[in-house]
Amino acid sequence: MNERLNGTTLAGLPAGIQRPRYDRSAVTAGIVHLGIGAFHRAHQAVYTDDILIHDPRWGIVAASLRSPDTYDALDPQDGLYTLSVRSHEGEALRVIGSIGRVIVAPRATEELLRTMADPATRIVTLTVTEKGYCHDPATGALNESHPDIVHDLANLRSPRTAPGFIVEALRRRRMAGVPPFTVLTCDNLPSNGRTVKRVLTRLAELVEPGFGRFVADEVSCPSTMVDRIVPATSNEDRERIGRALGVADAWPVVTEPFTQWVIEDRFPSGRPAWEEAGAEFVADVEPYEHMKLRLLNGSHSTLAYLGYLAGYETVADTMADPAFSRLVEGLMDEEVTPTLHMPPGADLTSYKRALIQRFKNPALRHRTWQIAMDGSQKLPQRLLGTIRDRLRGDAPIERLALGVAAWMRYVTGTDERGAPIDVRDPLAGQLRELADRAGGSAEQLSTALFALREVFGDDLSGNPRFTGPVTAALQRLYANGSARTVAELASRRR
Ligand code: CS2
Repeated sequence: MNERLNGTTLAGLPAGIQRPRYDRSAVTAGIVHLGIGAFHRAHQAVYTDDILIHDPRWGIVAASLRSPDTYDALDPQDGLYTLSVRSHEGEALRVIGSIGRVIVAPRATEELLRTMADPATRIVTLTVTEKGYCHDPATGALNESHPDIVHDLANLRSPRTAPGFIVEALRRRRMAGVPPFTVLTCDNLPSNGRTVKRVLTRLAELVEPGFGRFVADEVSCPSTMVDRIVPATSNEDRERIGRALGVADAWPVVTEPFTQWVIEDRFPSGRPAWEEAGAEFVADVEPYEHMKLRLLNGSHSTLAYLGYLAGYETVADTMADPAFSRLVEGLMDEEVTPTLHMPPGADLTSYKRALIQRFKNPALRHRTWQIAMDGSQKLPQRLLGTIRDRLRGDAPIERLALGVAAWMRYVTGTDERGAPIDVRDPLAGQLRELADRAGGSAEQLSTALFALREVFGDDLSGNPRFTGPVTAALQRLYANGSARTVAELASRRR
């Protein structure tokens, strides 16, 4: 199969495959997206695809800040790609057309900055993962000694980081008298709008104090809660989808039926009517965000570390083990739920029931290894915030502590059978060194890791009500392995 999916072959796709119902040539760019990964293409780009039929001003120019891979796949396809929605009911295919142009930032820096500074660009969305904000995960403040931030401050006209690109584009707009765009972060950070605003303001202030005040006063950064499970695309996905299309798609994305997007409605420069595509606009995202980060992502990370250690390749495989699914139910019901202030009208019981089913979706091969990545950046908002709330209320944290301990065991870089683990984390080198020095002692390892204040903050490491249960859980993981530790905890009466 040599022919590719593109603007020409689109018309000949088999019936039953949805395709853009609007004239792509009439679409103009209104959004610049930074971080064109699978998640963006299965989430925001789909909501936008839905509304372009009514309002063609919101086409997306999407940039990758590092690798040219997505550009290489999508540029020959005129930005088109297939969205595959999979569940036990089968697979539905739809071609998405909302991304009009892809830019590889390192080799087209000026083109990206010019597009961001263009008055037609009214929103800059981001999915750059937790580490892309170059912040300190424990405090949310800009990490001013981050090498890429140091680089960007010295070379603001050719930045490397997402905050650097945004600040330089805002500077150019300000110079030209063009109002700022709205910055819409779609990453799983706590109070993500406030976090990105803090980072941008500080960076701008380091450029020039008056500019910092301008960013603080004039740039709107609504918080969002984003949710859709989007595993990395496999070659098997590519082949299956290519067969169904009758033409090759170099980079389709595969996801689940569920999708949710809750957004604070603060867009002084205008916005698409994403609510027509199912997004919810609210005044305050925080209750939704806590519900999602703590229940979904907290469980995900716990399952990823424990499941990987137990030898399970995917979340669905892990959940098929009854002890692991009982552990996650216990974690959600007993330890997370009491910390939540529910969004108005939310039905927590059915939300949690649906989560369990989503985790069990056998059609998604979501690797535990993928979710295990970047734990040092994820733990604070996924598990540690919940733990802080529990400790304040003097409540037990057994399952949460096991999740943290499983991360510690995982980052040693050696699995339970002695095989190496490919640990991906901005702190990987440091974590490995600390683990090597601890030499297999749970107590030494946990003590060394608790000292990472960018993860645990100043409060948790010195609190025996936190360090005690985590160290005890780590001891059990070393002594009995993950599967037995989980089975023992799960069999206890709730
Ligand atoms: C996952 C998330 O990779 C991970 O860390 O927990 O990407 C998760 O699938 C999404 O947040 C679901 O909305």
